[in-house]
Amino acid sequence: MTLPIVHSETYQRHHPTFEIGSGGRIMPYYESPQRAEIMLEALRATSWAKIVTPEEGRHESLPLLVHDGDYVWFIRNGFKEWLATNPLLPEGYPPTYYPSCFPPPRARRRLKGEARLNAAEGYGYYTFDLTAPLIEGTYEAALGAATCAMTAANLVLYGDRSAYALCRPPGHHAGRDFSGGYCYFNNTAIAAKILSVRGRVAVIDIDYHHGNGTQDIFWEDDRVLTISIHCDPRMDYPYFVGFADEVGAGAGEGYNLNIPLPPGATGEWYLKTLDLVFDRIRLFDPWALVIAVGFDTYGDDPISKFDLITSDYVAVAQRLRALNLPTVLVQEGGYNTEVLGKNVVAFLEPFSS
Ligand code: Q9C
Ligand code: ZN
Repeated sequence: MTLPIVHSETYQRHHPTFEIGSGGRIMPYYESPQRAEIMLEALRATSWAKIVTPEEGRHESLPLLVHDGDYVWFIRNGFKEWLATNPLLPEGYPPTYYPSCFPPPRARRRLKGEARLNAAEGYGYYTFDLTAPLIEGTYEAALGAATCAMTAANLVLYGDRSAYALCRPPGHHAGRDFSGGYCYFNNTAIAAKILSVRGRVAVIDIDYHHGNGTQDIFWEDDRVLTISIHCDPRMDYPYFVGFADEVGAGAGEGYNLNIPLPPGATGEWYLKTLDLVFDRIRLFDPWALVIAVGFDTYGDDPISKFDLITSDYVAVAQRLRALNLPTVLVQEGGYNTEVLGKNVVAFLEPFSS
């Protein structure tokens, strides 16, 4: 009865001070280092969690498995270059690179690879909202999270039944060449890509928000099936993507499945929805499964509107476990720090046997 929990302390280097919330309100940054600390603490207290350090070395080419080179370059160097332009820094918090201008619709095809030349504003090209600012330690932390995902994927490739990557910052909103929604490198996609060396892989995203980055990365891919269950984008973030008619393109047509649920969805709804999804997964017949895990579906999450309770996570996990596939679990969202500990333990326990 054990489950490898891959965890790296480098997440602590990413700690933006504030976020610009709905209505332009300045609020504390919800995706905080505390989240990972709390989950790790709770897991340590179980008998089955086996805390594993990520594979050694700086795996700087890892993000290139799923992201464009110019994008990775910007996440790696953008902050330093921006700071060297001597931007006007507001007092009272560490230097934080928020762009102030974004490409208008249809303008983005220009400047691919050249956006980096404007160190003061180039980041506007690469990020689609204001929740993924660059600070000094962002790259190190994001690379650390990607390394955790890689390590978990390698454990499963080499014979572990399941492995969990306690990733922070999260990744499922980060696409081939964009960040957003607290995400920089797509840890879930990196795990899926690594596992796909052996055959078809299914990704199921159970975070409250649509996994738009993962969808983007595997949009034309028929080797990785991407499925996301999330709040209807008409009602919540990411607002403009995540609809049911987004099914993939080219060879990937039919290999992306979006299931939007209305605000207020309960565990009962959720489990019914999962049953539908299982038919699609069985038909696809993958050798492995990646689960993008979010606890922001919890009833009392501060930024979300679903109504799951802790025992629902046990039921969801049991069903996913019953698929009987080698499984990599990758941490995404979940912002109620009072309950993150008990929820992560409830969800992971079924995977420990
Ligand atoms: N008023 C993940 O769960 N918008 N990202 C927050 C708060 C951004 C969520 C608005 C939500 C991003 C990984
Ligand atoms: Zn989320």
